[in-house]
Amino acid sequence: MNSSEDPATRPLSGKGGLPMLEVVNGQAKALISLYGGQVLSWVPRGEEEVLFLSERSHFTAGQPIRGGVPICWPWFGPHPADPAKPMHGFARLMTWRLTSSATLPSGASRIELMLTESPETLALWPQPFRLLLHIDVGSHLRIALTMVNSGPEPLATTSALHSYFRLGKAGQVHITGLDDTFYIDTLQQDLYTLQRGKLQVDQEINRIYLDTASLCMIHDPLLERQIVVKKEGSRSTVVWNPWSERSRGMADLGPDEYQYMVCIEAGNVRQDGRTLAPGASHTLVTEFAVIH
Ligand code: TA6
Repeated sequence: MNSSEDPATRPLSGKGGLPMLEVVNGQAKALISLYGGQVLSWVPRGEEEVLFLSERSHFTAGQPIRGGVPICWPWFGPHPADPAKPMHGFARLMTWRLTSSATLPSGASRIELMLTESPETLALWPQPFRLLLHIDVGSHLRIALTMVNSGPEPLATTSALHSYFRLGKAGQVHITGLDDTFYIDTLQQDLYTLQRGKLQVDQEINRIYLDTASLCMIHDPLLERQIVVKKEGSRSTVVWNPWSERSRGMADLGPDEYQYMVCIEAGNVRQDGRTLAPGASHTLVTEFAVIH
């Protein structure tokens, strides 16, 4: 079933004139930008907005959208050899194609988007590929990114689903699920450190937790909710909050907005990166639910 037949999904011209999809069903509503293949909003029925989207975000081709769930692919962070290439790869800077949308037996809506190589991507990354994104909008939000190596050479990737979550107030929030896990602290010259207990969101954080498949939970007493963040096909979890000083240098984040966001990212980065043989594929999944 395509979008015009699926009553839950409506195409619209979003901010900056970017093509977007509004999804409304009995379980939730969501906003998805075809630019970046990026979920920008998810509101399960009876709940408040779960995702953070910056009030100062760019909505301009060539610039990433600050918030929701950006897709970092085929490299996470700076390009491994050429820092002039876009940070976090190009998937979040391309317009994806809507290939189908349908109502699942559960009542959730499934949107399928696709991105394949183009002259633009080949200028940045010389390899052919196919990315398929399944976004299930329901009482859970599930985002599954399947990467296929459609070329004749091995395809080395690092990647993340760079989810931004909306918080009541950062200083009062903590994250569980990372206890006893080693992380690279990028704020301490990549110092290898062991997480002990919960992670308080009360300062700048930029950590790559390695070799972990655990689910995380955001405990938010002000919004009186917990957000459960599950993942599949992922060995790294990245946690990020730029805090006050660093956000001052960011044109697309308001001076106080760091207090209302945290990123928990399902990925395969640094030594957890994946190399796909010709014809091989890998699926990276993140899934959210709100509990009380
Ligand atoms: O995931 C954390 C991180 O890699 C940080 O280092 C920080 O720069 C962030 O992503 C945002 O990157 P962006 O390119 O979206 O400004």
